[in-house]
Amino acid sequence: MFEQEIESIAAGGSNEEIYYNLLNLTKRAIDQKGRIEGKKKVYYISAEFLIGKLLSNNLINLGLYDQVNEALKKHGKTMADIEEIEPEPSLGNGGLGRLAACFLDSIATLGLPGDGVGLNYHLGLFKQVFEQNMQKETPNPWIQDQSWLRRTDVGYPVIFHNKTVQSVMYEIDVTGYDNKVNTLKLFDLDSVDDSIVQGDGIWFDKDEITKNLTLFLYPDDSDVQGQLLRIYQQYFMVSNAAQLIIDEALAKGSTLYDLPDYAVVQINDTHPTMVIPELIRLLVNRGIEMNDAIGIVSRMCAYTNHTILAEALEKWPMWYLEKVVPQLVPIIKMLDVKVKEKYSDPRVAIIDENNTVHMAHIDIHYSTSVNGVAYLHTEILKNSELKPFYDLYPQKFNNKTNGITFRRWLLHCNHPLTDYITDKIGADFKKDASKLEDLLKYQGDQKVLDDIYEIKRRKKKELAAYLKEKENITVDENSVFDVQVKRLHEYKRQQMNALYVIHKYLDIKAGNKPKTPVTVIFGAKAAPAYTIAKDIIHLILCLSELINNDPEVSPYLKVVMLENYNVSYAEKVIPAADISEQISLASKEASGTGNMKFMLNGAITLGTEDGANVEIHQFVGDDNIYIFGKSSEEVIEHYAKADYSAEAIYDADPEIAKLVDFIISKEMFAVGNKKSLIRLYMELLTKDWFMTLLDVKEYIQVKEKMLADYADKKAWEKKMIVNIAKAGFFSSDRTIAQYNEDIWHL
Ligand code: 8GP
Repeated sequence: MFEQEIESIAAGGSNEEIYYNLLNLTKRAIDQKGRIEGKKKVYYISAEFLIGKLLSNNLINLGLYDQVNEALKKHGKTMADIEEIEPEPSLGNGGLGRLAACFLDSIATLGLPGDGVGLNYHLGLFKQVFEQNMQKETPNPWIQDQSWLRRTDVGYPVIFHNKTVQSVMYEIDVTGYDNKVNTLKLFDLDSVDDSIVQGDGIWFDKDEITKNLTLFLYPDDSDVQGQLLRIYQQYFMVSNAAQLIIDEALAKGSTLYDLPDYAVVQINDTHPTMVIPELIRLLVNRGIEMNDAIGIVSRMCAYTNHTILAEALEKWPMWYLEKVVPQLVPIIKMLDVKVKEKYSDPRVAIIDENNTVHMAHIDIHYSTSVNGVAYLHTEILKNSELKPFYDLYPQKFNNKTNGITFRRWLLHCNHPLTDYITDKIGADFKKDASKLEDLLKYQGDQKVLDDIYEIKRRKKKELAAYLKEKENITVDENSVFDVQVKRLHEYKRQQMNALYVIHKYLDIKAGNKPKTPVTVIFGAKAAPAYTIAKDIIHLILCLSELINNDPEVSPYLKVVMLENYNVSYAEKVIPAADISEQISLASKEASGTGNMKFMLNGAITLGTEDGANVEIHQFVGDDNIYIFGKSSEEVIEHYAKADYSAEAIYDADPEIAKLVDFIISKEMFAVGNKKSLIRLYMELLTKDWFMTLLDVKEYIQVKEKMLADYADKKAWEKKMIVNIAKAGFFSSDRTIAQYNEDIWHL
């Protein structure tokens, strides 16, 4: 099918014309596939969907990729050139949003009826640019006349205190691998006006809701106006979702009393929590008695927790809700009264003594399922973070270890490895990831091991060329690529990796030339109002300038900070990585999903016993992972006793002190901003909330061991193949099958 058309598209025109012609052809191919149908459907509601570029991914899922690729090659083009034309939607921030995108892919691949529901942010998350070694935020427009986005006739009235707005629903098709199609529904308001954003930054007037509602994902919420805007966005998202769910169920014959037979709602973190009172409100408006409505809604909702950081468990002052969505307030109060009637423990109340509404508490009381996203995370929820709730509802708590779609994170981002694996063990692993284990039979086959190593080298070479072009940085493709790419957050401890860089720099300066040169690659965006996170970016950029321009050091050590790290960048950098940095403070990273992507592409993890690292460790065994750092139990105890002191460690250990002091050295002041560097220095010394200094020494030791081990090529190659072979468990197809089996029952 489409053969001739593909041939003629490839034969003529600019890359741009080819891209748009392929876009249109792909859309027609999608239409021919048809929709996944079924009585019951899952609605995955999420503030973020980090879907990435879609052309290649859709072509792979539709079985057209090879054909297109061959045709392009024949005419002297590459798929990579064509992909460059496609803008990347920036509808997400990090793991939570990328997980949602992987899940949609797997839901469709398993042939399950399930749609994503979110918002159509015009300017997405900000686009990061570096100026004077600092992060600057600029808008990231991605919507074009011709795109994957389809405007529909569907729209709903959404009521905010004194005004009602009329929404419009857009759709993006979600293709399953060798299967039919679901959709991602993104709601928007026609009156939103991109031109109110001032200058080249991301500043806009937060008061004009009808103009700013869907401009940005996570607009600055460091002031009350910004926080109110979050509530406007969240309510707009869930009111639309709720009306859509009811409409679709009615169309399929629901009486609404049987709504849970038609719809299950997965609440992705607390941003969509208001869907619970909103659904109740809508059912009551349609004549259903309040208690019945509460029962119906509770039976159809399920909640996923993605983090134990208190700052992310949203709580809103009641007056915010009274101001934005007064119609929900009596319902939330009633839900709270019912809880208080049953349970006297103030820790499980929805509304606390300060009249603050705890969103997660609504989710836990009024849903069927509460899940964490990795074994350790779920245990921490049950035994400490959400213990009072676990005591009440042990049957609701369950674990669903995260996963990633292998279509994007292997088939699409690493064609040579995919082809090679297919050649060795057949193509079954593409639909059944557990089949990757068959690779283990080649553990002793030197030729296969060398071939896989060679594919890694090829990917490193490609990345090096790209970095030269994009960042104008020359990196040695024969160096070890040591990569930490993820959101910038103190708990993820990019600052600890930066201290390693300082250690290495000083060591080389002292005359210790390493055998294997190393390239330390970072990629991360910091939330615009998160000062320390931006200081850490500044530190890394300053180190990069200092080191890369030092002829004595740069042959052995390079530091690269990727600008505007996003899904497309991840697709280039992950296949090229040797070392996967997963160094969060134990107990803080709920799961991590980058760790899985690196493993699948043959990088070796350097990590703490945190999140899904624990499970990776179990799968690959001690010989194929590098673990360091204090355990989650020890860390939790430090917090409980409040006995951690960075300053004491600093005072006791001159080697550590030397690294920290370097942040405010004259070398650093020569390239950096004094105020920012001093602030970060003081933070590390006097607060260090995520215990960098606790683990930094062991981290440096283990990393040095790892770099030394890299020189033993044969041993390293073995680690690579074991990691790839054992990655099967981390397919999101497995995760989604479990959600369906235990929670959704589609
Ligand atoms: C992330 C967790 O940090 C990560 O460990 C996990 O793998 C991922 O969710 C998917 O479950 N959480 C977030 O991205 C997150 O909490 N984002 C908040 C800004 C909304």
